[in-house]
Amino acid sequence: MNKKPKLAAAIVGAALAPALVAIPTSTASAHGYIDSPPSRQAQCAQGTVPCGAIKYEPQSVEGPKGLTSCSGGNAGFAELDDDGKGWTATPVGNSVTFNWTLTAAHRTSTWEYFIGGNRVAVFDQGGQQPPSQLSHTVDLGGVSGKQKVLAVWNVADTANAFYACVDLNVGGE
Ligand SMILES: [Cu+2]
Repeated sequence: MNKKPKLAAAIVGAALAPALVAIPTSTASAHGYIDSPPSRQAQCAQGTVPCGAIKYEPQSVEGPKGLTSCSGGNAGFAELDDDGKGWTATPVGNSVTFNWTLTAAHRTSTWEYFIGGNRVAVFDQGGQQPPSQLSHTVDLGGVSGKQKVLAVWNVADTANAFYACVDLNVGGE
């Protein structure tokens, strides 16, 4: 054997290394988010709104239970808390079906939906593992116009929850 194969391997390795580094690190601690109607992190991931790191890992808005912020307290995702960032408000009626995509289906206690600090819906998962795709149909309770829904996925076996804000234009459909 001569050194040519090794050299070729080294070149291939050098070419691959930057690509590997560029792959988002989300899969190691993957979780979930609302993709429809598009949540703020979904709009980041879809390129609807220009965003930082959240666009690579919309499923990673995880924080302690009981928060009321769209970012789940993650400084790196603080732009999710910016109501003036130009989020698209999806036109809907008073009943809305929220669709979650879970990249890791953690055991779940509840799913909660809030508008303006009021809880408008709660779904009990009973500590069970949810499917990787699931939907909740929520009655918004008669609000109208531009509304921000805070959805919370409460994990059963950790102290954490996942947060997703969804901008809606109720009655605009
Ligand atoms: Cu997770």
